[in-house]
Amino acid sequence: MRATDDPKDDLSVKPPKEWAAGVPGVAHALEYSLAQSGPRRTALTLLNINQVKGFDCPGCAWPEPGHRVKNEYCENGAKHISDEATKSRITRAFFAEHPVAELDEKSDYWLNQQGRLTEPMVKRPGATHYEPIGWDAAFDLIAGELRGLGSPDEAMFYTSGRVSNEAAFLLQLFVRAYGTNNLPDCSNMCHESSGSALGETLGIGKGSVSLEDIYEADLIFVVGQNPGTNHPRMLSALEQTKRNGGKVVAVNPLPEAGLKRFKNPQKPRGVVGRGTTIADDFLLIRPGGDLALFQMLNKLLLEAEDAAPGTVLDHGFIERDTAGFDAFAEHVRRTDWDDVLTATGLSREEIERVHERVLASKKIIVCWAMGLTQQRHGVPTIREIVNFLLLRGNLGRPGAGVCPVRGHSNVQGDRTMGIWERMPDAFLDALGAEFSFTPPRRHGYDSVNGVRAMRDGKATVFVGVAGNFVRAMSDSSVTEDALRRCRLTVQISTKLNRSHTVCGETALILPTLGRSDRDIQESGEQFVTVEDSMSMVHASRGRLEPASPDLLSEVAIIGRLARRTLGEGGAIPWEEFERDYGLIRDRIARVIPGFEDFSERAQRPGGFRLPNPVNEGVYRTLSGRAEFSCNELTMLTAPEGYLVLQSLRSHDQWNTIPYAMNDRYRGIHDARRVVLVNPEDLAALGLADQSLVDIVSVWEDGTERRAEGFRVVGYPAARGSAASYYPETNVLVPLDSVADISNTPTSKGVIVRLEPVPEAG
Ligand SMILES: Nc1nc2c(c(=O)[nH]1)N[C@H]1C(S)=C(S)[C@@H](COP(=O)(O)OP(=O)(O)OC[C@H]3O[C@@H](n4cnc5c(=O)[nH]c(N)nc54)[C@H](O)[C@@H]3O)O[C@H]1N2
Ligand SMILES: Nc1nc2c(c(=O)[nH]1)N[C@H]1C(S)=C(S)[C@@H](COP(=O)(O)OP(=O)(O)OC[C@H]3O[C@@H](n4cnc5c(=O)[nH]c(N)nc54)[C@H](O)[C@@H]3O)O[C@H]1N2
Ligand SMILES: [Mo]
Repeated sequence: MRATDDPKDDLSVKPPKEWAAGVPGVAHALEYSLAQSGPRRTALTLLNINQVKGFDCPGCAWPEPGHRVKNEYCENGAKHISDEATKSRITRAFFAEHPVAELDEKSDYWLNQQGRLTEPMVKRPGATHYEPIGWDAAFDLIAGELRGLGSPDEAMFYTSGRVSNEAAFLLQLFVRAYGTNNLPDCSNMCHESSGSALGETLGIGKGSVSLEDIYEADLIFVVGQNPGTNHPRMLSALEQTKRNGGKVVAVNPLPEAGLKRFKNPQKPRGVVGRGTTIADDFLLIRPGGDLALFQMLNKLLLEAEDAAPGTVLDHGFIERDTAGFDAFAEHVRRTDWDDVLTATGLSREEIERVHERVLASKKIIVCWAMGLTQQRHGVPTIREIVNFLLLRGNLGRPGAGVCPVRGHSNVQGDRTMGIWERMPDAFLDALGAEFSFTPPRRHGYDSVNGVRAMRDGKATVFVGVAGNFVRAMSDSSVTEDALRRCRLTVQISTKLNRSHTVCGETALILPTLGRSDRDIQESGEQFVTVEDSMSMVHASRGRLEPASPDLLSEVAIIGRLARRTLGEGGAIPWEEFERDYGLIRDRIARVIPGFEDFSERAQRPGGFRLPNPVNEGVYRTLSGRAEFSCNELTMLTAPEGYLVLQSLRSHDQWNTIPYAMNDRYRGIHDARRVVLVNPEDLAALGLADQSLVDIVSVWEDGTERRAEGFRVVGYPAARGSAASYYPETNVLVPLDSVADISNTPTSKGVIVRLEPVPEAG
């Protein structure tokens, strides 16, 4: 199937669903798979996802259980893999037919539907079209540009979290040997706030829990996360928690279907029954109210301890493992009910009921995702969650801990491999010693600073390894202009996207193997490895015939580019690495702690778990202990007539790529330019349901940004909030609107007004 036109935009609205997954989920997945890849490839791909000898699902980073069922994937995982396994191909004839300017007019959906990229292409300065280029010529071109820069810091190398550990390790090695730390990644826009907050308070920016802990917990908070769409297999785990007697509290400004009830498609009871109720309490919180909520829960714990000394707090843990308790306690006791009720929009009874659940629970886990990290005060909010867990010693023991739920399947692994503009000295020392060079120490650009640098002409070469930077970043028009100013943009990609049509003076598309493609090198068939959200590292082996004989693997592309740029004969054996990925893993094991016998252990069923020092009572913080913190109560307030807009994912998209125009659980069909608003807010704003509006954001400097032509949809969202899809609304988020400390764009907290637009005709 190849779409020849943009998809129709013809909104129909049904009531939001009360439950997620189940049979319709599987049926929708098969429909997409069969349309994209046909029956044979559908069978091959779906049977191999997340199997011990198969490939890792390129969907989310939720871990696979130890005992796998035959269909250990979800509706959306199946859609992602089918999207990659599509039978459609983009050839040189396609690029000859469509000038870049015409492609730039097409929708994100249309670009993706054209199929897999098949050979390297170049757009030369002043040219209107991409034309074919050989691999060697492409590497020579890039190496020439890189060597000609005044300083290595004028180039930047973006990574998206689909990249394997092996490719990520080689990329950062190449970039540092070349001489810069300019390694922005999708994490900068994603869980960076989690990394900042956890690194500071616990000494490691990763989650501490395992899947077994999830099953064992008495109480799990799911905050700012929509697992029904974005981590569907998490619902099977939460179902297990519930069957073991655990409780779940959901905190979200939208009543998300998956958090309410779940019908497990892999169990007969899921197919026929009413399903499992997931959230015992659903707190329909105002956007950005989470910091206030957790501060009040913390204050209530201190007061409960006052009332019954020695029964509420874990004094042994606090004394042995933590620092800063007294200052924190003094600070949090000042939290005021009126402020909290205003910030959260919740009632006192709702918060007190959750407090009672907390008191009744010995083992608590807090899970969170983008609803917290993409807020201006995301870092203090997550620190306050750490305070909450420390108070009762909910760390480093079974059934308890922190659980930032990662997005991309290997985003956590890429960080472990050194994809970060600010890797600590210990890593850089080990890397330099292993490969006999001196890695640069100066911190590089993250995603926001990278756009600033390109905008200001300080960076002129952009290399993207996977992903779709131009659509993922905030302030679309500023980001687009920044990339267009570059001398050279290079995208290593599987499929066509906006980052190929918004490009520099010279632009290259380097097509590569995907997760599901077989990877054969001189030493034989290769596998790669990934690390999931719970630090499990395991092998992934592609099974399908590659989309084209002219594709190179990411490892090969990075290695060859490194050889051309750095010259032959250095201390880094790039050719050997390409021949046998096991040799890369041997080096990883020598540079990064926890990877002993890497190749062997990665191939065991389930792989192996990287140690998290927090679980051994070791905290690599300044004080050597887990740090309590004092966080200023801040809240998002919109002036009269304004709303707080969040940009989020529909059920039918993978990040910047829409797969279809529906958002089934929320009842939205055949349209993406919609904005969900509480009916009472609509009435107060004088807007009729389904009327047409422009969404206008106003930044501190008085400048306005506009996203045109959205339909308002009355929706049971928290008062004062609005929700619309990303990437269409990225244009509204100013480049300078970032989370404090983590520098993450505030994709979830944009102050907007809705301007009615007269209907045509
Ligand atoms: N099918 C599918 N799966 C995916 C992805 C995809 O695009 N499609 N993307 C992957 C990636 S990279 C990531 S990072 C994850 C993202 O996973 P999520 O974080 O679940 O993704 P979002 O759609 O951004 O949803 C954010 C949730 O936070 C809520 N929220 C917004 N503001 C607030 C707030 O102020 N407080 C609270 N408590 N909640 C708030 C929203 O209502 C929404 O439910 O998913 C991964 N999995
Ligand atoms: N407004 C707003 N903006 C956001 C967010 C939001 O919630 N709201 N979320 C942010 C988040 S959490 C994230 S993670 C980013 C996502 O940002 P990215 O990770 O940059 O974006 P994706 O859409 O996942 O990238 C899709 C492209 O990756 C390429 N690709 C897919 N698989 C492979 C592969 O195996 N190898 C290679 N080389 N290429 C491959 C394909 O060409 C495809 O077109 O967006 C961020 N931006
Ligand atoms: Mo993400």
